[in-house]
Amino acid sequence: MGERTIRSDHVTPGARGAWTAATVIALTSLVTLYGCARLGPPTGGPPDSAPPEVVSTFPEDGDVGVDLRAPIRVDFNEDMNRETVARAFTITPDVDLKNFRWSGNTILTEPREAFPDSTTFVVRIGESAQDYHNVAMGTAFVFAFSTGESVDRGTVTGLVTFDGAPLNEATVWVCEGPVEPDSLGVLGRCGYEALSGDDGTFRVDNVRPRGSPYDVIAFVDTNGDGRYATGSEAGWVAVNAARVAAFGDSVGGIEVRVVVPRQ
Ligand SMILES: [Ca+2]
Repeated sequence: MGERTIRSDHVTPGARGAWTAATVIALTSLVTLYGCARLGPPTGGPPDSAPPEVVSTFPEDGDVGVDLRAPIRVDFNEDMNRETVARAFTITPDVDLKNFRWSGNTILTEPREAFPDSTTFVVRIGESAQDYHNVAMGTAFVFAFSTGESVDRGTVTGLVTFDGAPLNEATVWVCEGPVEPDSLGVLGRCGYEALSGDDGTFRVDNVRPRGSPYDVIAFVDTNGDGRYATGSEAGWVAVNAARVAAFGDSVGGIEVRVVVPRQ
């Protein structure tokens, strides 16, 4: 990983007029906690710079009527760094998955209890999942299936900004509120997840309609633990920002303005 430290007195929007997550991390004075945790490539074997890919899943994206005890299977095109895949693997709504195990390039798991009926599940293998040579996917792989007759089709799109300019690599959650940090001021992952792109935009699909609007949370995961430390990581919670009231609703134009917490 290259040098990501940016002195705060040199902070300016990037070439595209956008903020980078690295810059915001510098502003939050937690630079030393970021990056550099990546392991070096294993010795031996040719260098590999091609990002790994998901080649198939079970259930498949869009499957309906999935068995309540169905296993989940994700096949990659190459040998993976298994720990990073497990860390990057999420399911929404959150259900307890057990027996994560591998068979070659395939990760398998199953629900500890039966999946609830008539529910859409979104499985996401995040950008940070790496192959055996520690090359990250770079782009998340997301698929959705339903234990009912249809897959939820709500969409939430928007923009993450910092100090008036787009912010990339912000973690975005679309959650059923109210969200409450724990006693240490930390919010655990909730709801649907996305990462803002280079232009600061984000998109979450397969959102379930509900009577109350969703909260939209964006933050820079400085320490990479997948949680939002509200006291030390830049972020914001936009309360009741996304109303997905009916099947297939598309909600756009949501701006989440990330701020650096007061130290
Ligand atoms: Ca964090």
